[in-house]
Amino acid sequence: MKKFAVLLLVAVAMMLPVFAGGAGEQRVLTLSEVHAEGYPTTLADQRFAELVEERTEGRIKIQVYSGGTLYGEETGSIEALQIGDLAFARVSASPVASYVPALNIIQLPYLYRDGDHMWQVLNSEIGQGMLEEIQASGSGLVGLCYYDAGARNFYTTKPVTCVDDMAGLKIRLQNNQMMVQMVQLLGGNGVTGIGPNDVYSAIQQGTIDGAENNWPTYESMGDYQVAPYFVLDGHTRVPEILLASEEVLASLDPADVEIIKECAKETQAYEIEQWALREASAEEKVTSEGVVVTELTAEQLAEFQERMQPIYEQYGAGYEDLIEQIRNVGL
Ligand code: BDP
Repeated sequence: MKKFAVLLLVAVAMMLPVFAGGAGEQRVLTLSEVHAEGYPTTLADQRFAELVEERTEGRIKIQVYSGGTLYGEETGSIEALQIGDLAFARVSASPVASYVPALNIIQLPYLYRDGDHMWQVLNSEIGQGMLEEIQASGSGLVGLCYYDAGARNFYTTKPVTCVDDMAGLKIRLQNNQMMVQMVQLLGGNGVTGIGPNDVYSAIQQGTIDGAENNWPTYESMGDYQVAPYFVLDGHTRVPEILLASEEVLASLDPADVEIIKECAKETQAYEIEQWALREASAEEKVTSEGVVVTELTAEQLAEFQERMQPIYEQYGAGYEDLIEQIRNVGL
């Protein structure tokens, strides 16, 4: 009887590591995303999660919270990453620049000729250097990769057909002071602090006269139903960034951190592919539902661009050579 009890104890002890996790222990990490299911960035986040789980053989599981259910405002998710309360967030580079000012350089108004130009820059040493700068700056954030977000344009409740029509308009912006100045220079008033999922109701309630974004967000958030005038000024191309918390990464096995970095990079091409599809379908959908699209003449567009000179002087100070280099990429 005694012998049996000892054997039983040994058997239970051997099984303990299995119950307690032991060698098969899994870390569950969270990723915050403001976009809905099916949006290109959400699809890329999910692909990232799948790859990481597969390649770490289940040691790391990433749960994607879409639709802004965790943090409706990206600044909230960025700050949570900094203190290690959140592991990952897919955000726009725009609010990140409040913590890593150099990032403003790759999103200066009217910087790129087109999307190809932007991608050549982001995939070059310039873009990769900026991604590294996120961590090197001591922000507590780690930049994993860029995603596409096309070009941003203004959309309003009243038509904007030339720069003078921007006068006095209250335009919702991401949390970025450079963008606030951009709208001021165009004669409008920039409003920050409204999450992308709340723009629709802010327009509906008259708190703002419009906002600015790309086709997919304009369509996906339903903003086109309340602000049906879309002017193709393409003022910025702001890439998306998949961010990690430096503190959370430091708590993982370094080999797993390498896997995470490699998986993130691999999802970039997939997101760009999904982006192109969604950009085309979103434009088609909103225009078929009555959105009035204004195309500017070259002269009218030049007026928008010329107003940006003070931004280049203020935010570009000390980066003149880099800006010149960016402009020359692909020429
Ligand atoms: C969208 C970005 C999203 C931003 C949003 C915004 O994909 O990350 O939160 O713009 O304007 O284009 O806040």
